[in-house]
Formats: sequence, structure tokens, C-alpha cells
Amino acid sequence: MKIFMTSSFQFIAATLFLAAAFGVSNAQLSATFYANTCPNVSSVVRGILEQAQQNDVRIGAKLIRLHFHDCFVDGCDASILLDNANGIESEKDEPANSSVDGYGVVDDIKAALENVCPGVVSCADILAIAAQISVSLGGGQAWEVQMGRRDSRTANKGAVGSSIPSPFDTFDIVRSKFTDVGLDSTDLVALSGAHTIGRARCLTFTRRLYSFNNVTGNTDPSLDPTYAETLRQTCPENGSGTTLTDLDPSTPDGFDNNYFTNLQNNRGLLQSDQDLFSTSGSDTVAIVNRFGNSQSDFFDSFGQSMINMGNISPLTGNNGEIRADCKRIN
Ligand code: HEM
Ligand SMILES: *[C@@H]1O[C@H](CO)[C@@H](O)[C@H](O)[C@H]1NC(C)=O
Ligand SMILES: *[C@@H]1O[C@H](CO)[C@@H](O)[C@H](O)[C@H]1NC(C)=O
Ligand SMILES: *[C@@H]1O[C@H](CO)[C@@H](O)[C@H](O)[C@H]1NC(C)=O
Ligand SMILES: CC(=O)N[C@H]1CO[C@H](CO)[C@@H](O)[C@@H]1O
Repeated sequence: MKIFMTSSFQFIAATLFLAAAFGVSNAQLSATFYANTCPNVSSVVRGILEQAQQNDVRIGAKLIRLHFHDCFVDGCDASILLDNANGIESEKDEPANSSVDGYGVVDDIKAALENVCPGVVSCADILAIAAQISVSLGGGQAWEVQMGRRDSRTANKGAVGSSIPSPFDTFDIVRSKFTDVGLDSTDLVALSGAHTIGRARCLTFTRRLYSFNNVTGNTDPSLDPTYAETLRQTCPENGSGTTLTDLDPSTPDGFDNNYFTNLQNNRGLLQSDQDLFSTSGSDTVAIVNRFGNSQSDFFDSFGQSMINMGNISPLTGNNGEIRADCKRIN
């Protein structure tokens, strides 16, 4: 078969046809989506985040996690931002989301954007842009955020528990929650590297200190003894489960590859972190070593994996809506 393209118009038309016919996903997301309709979107988001960071060093971590928890439940559609309302059961009320935060700053960003380009920028895109700028502000490397997502008119509270990885999931379950949304081992390891910033509550890891494998008095053998002792002081047995500790004890607020060198030194905080390195025979071990040995490898992969995560089932075209208020449907 021979096809002659007589004009670039025909070429583009054929390309679009092929993309549609073969279901090339997310053809509509692009780095320049708002170039004409809201050219200042990034600087507006950055301005709000720089301000917010002065009151809360953790805001970047909160926003990166918010994008993750949005994308893993029915795709990156801002469904996590919806409050309870008629017909909406909020995803915020699920235990997996109980410590997710940053909603107020998302509202501030939305309000600022509605001022400069009303009705244009989706809440789902705000989460993707805010995650990238948060990484930059923390010292990480920028990537080309893909935009053009639209916002859902529904939430899916029932899917939160089965979609969001829990720190108590087995390693196989954590992996399967990634493969379920089309993310592979490299994505799993790179994205777990987000734990180079932020905090976790004691209750998310104390069983590693006091009752590993349900054996009273047992400590996780894949935990460095000195680090375990430090954690026991911060999180005493029967103490408050909500006390916070750093996910990366070496540089708590710096976006760098120390998360991976920590894992190499048995200083991963959550079991799901340490499992990436301590599960013998797992393909994740070599990836942890690669990122531990090269920060630029980690940064490149992290950006690509954030784009991959941001591509999970976006609403595009005429699907969904551009919410005026991220907390409720229009
Ligand atoms: C691999 C499976 C994952 C598990 C089991 C997991 C689990 C957790 C847990 C238990 C916390 C502490 C929350 C609390 O105290 O309640 C946390 C915090 C955090 N997670 Fe993950 N996570 C995973 C993957 C990810 C991914 C893919 C990202 C983003 C790309 C991410 C970003 C964050 C950030 C930034 C924080 C700190 C949030 C803050 O300081 O408020 N996590 N994660
Ligand atoms: C958009 O950004 C440009 C350059 O940064 C600036 O000059 C202009 O005032 C901004 N416009 C709005 C509406 O914020
Ligand atoms: C520990 O016990 C709980 C409740 O009995 C059970 O659901 C869980 O699977 C056990 N965990 C391990 C690692 O054996
Ligand atoms: C914590 O509580 C358990 C169960 O009530 C008890 O057996 C244990 O001795 C307590 N540990 C400390 C350090 O108080
Ligand atoms: C922010 C928020 O609404 N968090 C809720 C998450 O779910 C728990 C219940 O598991 C609620 O208590 C929190 O208020």
C-alpha cells in the first residue's frame, strides 16, 4: 500500500485519524495547552506556592501527594477535591486520605487563576502544575507538565481503599496498584522517591519497631538498628500515633536522591519504601541503586514518571468540566 501526502493538512488529518483509530491515549494533553488562553498559568501558581511555603515548609509535599492520590482514583480528574454534596460522597473521608492536605492552597490558586483567566484552567491541571513547581522549589528538576485535563462531575469514594497503596500493603499489592494504572517498576521506584520530602505519622510505621510480622517485641530486620532506636524515641510504643517524623531523615525538605541512599543504608521509613531495596530478587533493587548512584538519573526518571502518572485516564475534549470552585461541581 502506498499513501501519498499531498499536503501537511492531509498528513495531520491522517495522524489524528490514526491516533483516534488506535486509541493513542491522551492525545489532547500538551505542554502548551494554555499558551493562548492562560499564558501566565505557571507564574500564577508559582507565586501562590512561594507565598504558601513561608507559612508551611511542607506545602510542596502535601501538593505532590494530592496529585498522586487524585490520579490513582479514576484518573487525574480532581475528584479528590470534591466535598460531600448532593450526589457526591467525598474521597476525602476515606482513611487513606485522612492525612492528605493542601486543599486550602489549591483553592487560593484556583481563585487567583479565575481572576486572570476565568473558566479556563482545570483543578486537575492545577494539581499537576503545583506538583511540578513544588519539586522545583524543593531543589528538584523541572519537567514539561502536560495539561488539558478536565474536572470530573463525580467522586469515587469506594475506590480509594483499593486504589491508593497503603503502608501496610504487601509489596506485591503495592506493585499491583501501580500496574493497575499502567505504571511499571521504574515508575514505582522513581515516584516513591517523592518521599525525599514530607512527613509521616508514627502510626504508619510503628509496627516495624514493635511488632513486625505481628510478633510482639519484634523489629523489622531490614531497619538499621541506630535509625530504629531514633524512631523509637520519636514514636514510643503506645505513644501518640499522630506524631510526625521526616520521611527522609537526612534532608527532610530537600528534593534530592538521598531517599535512595537511605534505602541502601536500611533507612527507609515506611515498609513500602524499604521493600523496594530489601526484597531480594526484585527488579526494583537495581533501580534503587541506579538512582542512589546518580541524582540526575533519578531526576530524569522522576519527571518522566510524573508525566506517566499525570496521564492516567484524564478527562479531555467535551468530557467533564472546568470547575469554578475545586470543591464542588458547577
Ligand atoms: C509506593 C506506594 C506509596 C505508599 C505506601 C505511600 C504511603 C505514604 C504514607 C503512609 C505517607 C505518610 C502519611 C501519613 O502519615 O498518613 C506518605 C506521605 C507522602 N507521600 Fe507517599 N506513598 C506511596 C507513594 C507515593 C507517591 C507515588 C507519591 C508522589 C509521587 C507520594 C508522595 C508522598 C509525599 C510527598 C508525602 C509527604 C506528605 C506530607 O508531608 O504531607 N507517595 N506516603
Ligand atoms: C503575565 O506575565 C507577564 C510576564 O511575566 C506580565 O508582564 C503580565 O503582567 C502578566 N499578566 C497577568 C494578567 O498577570
Ligand atoms: C497481622 O494481623 C492482622 C490481624 O490479625 C492481619 O490482618 C495481618 O495480615 C497480619 N499481618 C502480618 C504481616 O502477618
Ligand atoms: C503497650 O501496650 C501493650 C498492650 O496494652 C502492653 O503490653 C505494653 O507493655 C505497653 N508498652 C509500654 C512500653 O508501655
Ligand atoms: C481532610 C479530610 O477530610 N480527611 C478525612 C479523611 O478520612 C478520615 C476518616 O477516615 C476523616 O476523619 C478525615 O477528616
